[in-house]
Amino acid sequence: SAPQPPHIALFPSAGMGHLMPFLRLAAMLAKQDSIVTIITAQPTVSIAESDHISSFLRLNPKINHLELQLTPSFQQADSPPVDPFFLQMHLINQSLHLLPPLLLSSSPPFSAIFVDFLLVAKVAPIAKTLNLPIYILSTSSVPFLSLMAYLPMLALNSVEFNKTSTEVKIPGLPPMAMSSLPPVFHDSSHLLTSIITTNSPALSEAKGILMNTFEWFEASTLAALNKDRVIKNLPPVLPIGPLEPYQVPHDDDQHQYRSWLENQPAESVVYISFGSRTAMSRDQTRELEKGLEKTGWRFFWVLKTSKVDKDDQEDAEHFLNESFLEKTKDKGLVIKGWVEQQEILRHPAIGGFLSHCGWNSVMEGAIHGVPMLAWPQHGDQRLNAQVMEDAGLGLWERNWDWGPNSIVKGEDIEKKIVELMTDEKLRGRAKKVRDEARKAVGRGGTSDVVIRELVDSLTI
Ligand code: BUP
Repeated sequence: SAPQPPHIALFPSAGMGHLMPFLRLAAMLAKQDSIVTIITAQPTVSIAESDHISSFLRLNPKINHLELQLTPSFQQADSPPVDPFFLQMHLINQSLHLLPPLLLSSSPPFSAIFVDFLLVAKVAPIAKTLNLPIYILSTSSVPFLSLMAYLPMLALNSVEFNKTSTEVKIPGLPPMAMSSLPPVFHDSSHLLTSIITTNSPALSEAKGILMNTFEWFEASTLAALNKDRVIKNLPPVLPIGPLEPYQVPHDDDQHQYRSWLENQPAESVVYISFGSRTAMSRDQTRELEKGLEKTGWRFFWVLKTSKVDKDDQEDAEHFLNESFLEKTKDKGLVIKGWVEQQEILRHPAIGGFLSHCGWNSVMEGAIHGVPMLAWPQHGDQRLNAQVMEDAGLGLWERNWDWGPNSIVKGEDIEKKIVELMTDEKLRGRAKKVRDEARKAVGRGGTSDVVIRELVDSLTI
């Protein structure tokens, strides 16, 4: 009989940085005629997540949706308070006994399940019982994936080790500066650290690890993992990115920034965003204002004043300095709330991207060839910044930190922005990155071939 398209379940963990690549991959697989079901945990932490899930389903009516209802079991009375996104990652894992009935209820039956790294330990045995191949979709860079995979083997909580070492060595990979590791990795009882170390040993249960990256961008580390097999039992690491954005609804009322962008000269605007989960302190914000005021370059600044968007009540006019807003009103735009970042980065007016280096942002900078200035904050961002810099896509000032005790001065920000916007060699290198990224996802490109072969292998 004629081959049947595979039915693939996709299951992300918490936060936009995790949801986005899953939705993108879902849309891509559906376009290639796979049957796709997206599984999401309810309720979500942020409004951005619930909004994106519903608009995505509206725009992709062929994609199915299953909801995993979370059973709240964790008391938020803890001190210190737990990061709501880490808590959600934990809660999803606590609720996975609800997954088998969900998977079994679906028709036609599933052919495979693609899950977040942070879910693999508990989903792998379920998938095994149901005879479903399991794949991981990694939402980060190759070095960070390697670090997570190797974390249980590193004695990061040993006082001795920390006293004597400034680097971490994972066999076959370039050494990682200790300062680039998330500080919480030194605390094995930290919620995020324990979620990761619980999941690392289960990586070997997966048939493959899909990465939102492309061969050219991370060639040497991909080769180290795949050819030299430096981390034992790691399944094939498969670059399939940069994952393309899915079509988004155009609601012109909400996006008044479009007409602003239209009126800016080519490559004259610095786009500034620190991702969906990071709010900058007031003191640091003042310095950024000073820097922007001085540079003379135009800017588009996405401002966040709290970690979860539901709490983000304060408007820009209140948070920012009145005189800053007055002096920059003809050359700058400050937006509070969600913007379509992909669409902005694609716009010819954008000439640079000051970014926290969340991995999705790095891939978006790459596919649009926008030179980046890295200002990483936490999590995987310092390791991502290194990859970004090594690939020639941008600049990274390593001593820029955001700790409560360290503030980057306005004049330093000004200098770096000028460098970002005027370095013609960098602009040329960023275009080269863009060309390579497009080649990878274009027909017959490295990422395109990997994804097609994967779908073929799952076709019944
Ligand atoms: Br904020 C924001 N619009 O206003 P990252 C983000 N995004 O489209 P993060 C918007 O969300 P983690 C906005 O393009 C990217 O695809 C952005 O993911 C999009 O960083 C995604 O860049 C954000 O990986 O997540 O959100 O800090 O911490 O998990 O990396």
